[in-house]
Amino acid sequence: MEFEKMPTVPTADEILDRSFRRAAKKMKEKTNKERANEEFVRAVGAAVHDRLVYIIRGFPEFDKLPPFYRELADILYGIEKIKMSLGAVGWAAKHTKMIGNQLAVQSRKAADTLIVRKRAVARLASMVHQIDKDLHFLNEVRNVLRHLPNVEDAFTIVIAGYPNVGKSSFIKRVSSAAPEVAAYPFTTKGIIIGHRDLPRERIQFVDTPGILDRPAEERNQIERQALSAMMNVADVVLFILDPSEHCGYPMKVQLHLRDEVKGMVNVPMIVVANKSDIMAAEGYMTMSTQSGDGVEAVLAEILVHKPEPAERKRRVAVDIRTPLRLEPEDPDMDDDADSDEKVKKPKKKRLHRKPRTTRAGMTPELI
Ligand SMILES: Nc1nc2c(ncn2[C@@H]2O[C@H](COP(=O)(O)OP(=O)(O)OP(=O)(O)O)[C@@H](O)[C@H]2O)c(=O)[nH]1
Ligand SMILES: [Mg+2]
Repeated sequence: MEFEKMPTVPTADEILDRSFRRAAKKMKEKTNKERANEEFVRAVGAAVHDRLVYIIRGFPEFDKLPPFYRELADILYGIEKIKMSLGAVGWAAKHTKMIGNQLAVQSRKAADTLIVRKRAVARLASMVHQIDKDLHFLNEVRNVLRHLPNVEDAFTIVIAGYPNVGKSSFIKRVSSAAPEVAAYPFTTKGIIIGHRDLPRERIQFVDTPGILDRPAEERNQIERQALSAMMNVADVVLFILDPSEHCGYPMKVQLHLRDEVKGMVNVPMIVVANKSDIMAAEGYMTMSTQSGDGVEAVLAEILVHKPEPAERKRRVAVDIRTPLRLEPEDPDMDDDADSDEKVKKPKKKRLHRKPRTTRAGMTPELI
């Protein structure tokens, strides 16, 4: 999944530190001191700009994400909030480049170029520090997005039910997933994916956090992820009940939730009563994920709904490979280039571009 490649979002100080170093190197190339200061001012503005644009490019275009991932990002952080922070970074990118260019022109005419250089440093630092909170927030988002599970284009069973009923115990038995199993509710806090190899194909199981039977607006972030998985990626929903009520919730509310979920999804739903080693409920398919009794029968029931591999339509909606805008080009690539070879690389690129208006990592529409 491309999310994994999202680069770290640096802090304001890291951006400034690296940009100053890059500009100082450019400055050293000039023998004339006055021209060296001018070069520094221009280079530092461009370096900060490039880094900020690189951050924006590292994020997916949320409107083009498959619905499941878009919803998860929205549930976890709020897409509008993420977009606002990216907007703030874009705003800073635009202004840092302008500041660099304007002050470089001033420097050319100034009696004391060092004063202009110091002014440029102060203004750029202030501008980047203004978006420091946004940078921290975006890095937090990045750290979570890059660990989102990869939903493959395969027959998908989403396991749902109240907390503590044995959802993770089931997926642990039937697939490669190794989720935490514990005797308290909301052990599973996010979406976990496990696979199972059949003779001709691989199917996937999605373990979800428990959901409580309550109005949609009262559901927390953890429960909403489960609902999103059921609505967006399930080919079959396996709804697990715990008639022993050892989970801590009465059957009445569990059944109410089952009815609600049934009304929400438009894929087959299989209902199974777990913990048959403690209590077997009449009228339901039963299993014990502890002893393993009945688990194979549940699996067979699930597979009844699986089309033959050739009949499966490709699930374009969950193809996560399309959303990222561009392969980001790390402006740090030429950062600490001490060898001649490293220094030459960006020069080669510039042969294809207009000087000054386009530099490594910049997109004209973002400037
Ligand atoms: N006796 C018995 N206990 C079970 C069985 N299946 C699960 N448990 C126990 O029930 C508790 C909850 O199991 P989990 O698999 O973590 O349940 P879950 O539905 O994933 O829970 P959340 O992630 O919190 O929603 C654990 O203590 C399990 O050992 C079963 O078939 N029989
Ligand atoms: Mg669980």
